[in-house]
Amino acid sequence: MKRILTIQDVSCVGKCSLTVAIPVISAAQVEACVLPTASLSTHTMFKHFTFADLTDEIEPIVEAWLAEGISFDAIYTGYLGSYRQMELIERLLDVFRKDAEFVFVDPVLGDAGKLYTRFDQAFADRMALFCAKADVIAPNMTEAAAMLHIPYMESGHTEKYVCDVLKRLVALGPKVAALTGVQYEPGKLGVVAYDSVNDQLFSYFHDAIPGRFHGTGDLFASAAVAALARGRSIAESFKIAADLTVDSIRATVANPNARNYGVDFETALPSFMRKFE
Ligand code: PXL
Repeated sequence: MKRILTIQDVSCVGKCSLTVAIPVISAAQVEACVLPTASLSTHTMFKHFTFADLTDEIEPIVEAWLAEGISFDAIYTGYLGSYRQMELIERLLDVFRKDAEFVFVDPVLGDAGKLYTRFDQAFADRMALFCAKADVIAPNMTEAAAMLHIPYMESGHTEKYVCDVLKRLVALGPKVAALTGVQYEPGKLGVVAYDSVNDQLFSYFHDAIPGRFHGTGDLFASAAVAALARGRSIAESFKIAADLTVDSIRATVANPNARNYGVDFETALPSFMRKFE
């Protein structure tokens, strides 16, 4: 069984980061190992939340893993909480990437044209440097715009614009960049990925569902990482990830008791699991 190390926060309530990554990775029959970067009562879109930074745990955990001879087949980073944390994780990547097939960075910074609470442009600039450690990155339009210092465009993208953004993203260092939230025409939303090694573009579009849904970036990234770890191609992995995300949003919209956070990905897991039988 393949083994993924995922590095992101534990938000106790709110269906994002580790509470999404662990079940999704497990559902793809991949072992999920974790390095929690912080512990929060909820994610930061809630009005009241606690935030306990776990940066000081990183080095002792890494030392213990090295003493045990532990290695990982892939490493996936999500929400990171501080500059020092990024520096320590860069060192961790240098050590563990030797045995890993790929490093996947989801540069979690913001959504809908806004950076999340606690983040600013300087943090986005640091995240852009962090992306140099990745083989694959998967920003949304907000994160790509912040890292590249370009205006945020919600919709009305052209193929030329998306291609240009993707080329600038791979120029940060990764081999592959996948951009989510691409909208060429009203009513259709999708992901476009660029593999700079083979100079290939992949697109996958689906019907847009009105509304903003929290945690979908984490869901998309977790599913893509799991599919890549299971040996699926880049095109197939991002399609599987987009399908899980859209199915989860559909389930949330259909649920009359849906809460205003997270998506009901649990309902969509059975069809995701069937793709790995
Ligand atoms: O879903 C991204 C995310 C992850 N972790 C924390 C967050 C957010 C987005 O707000 O606050 C703690």
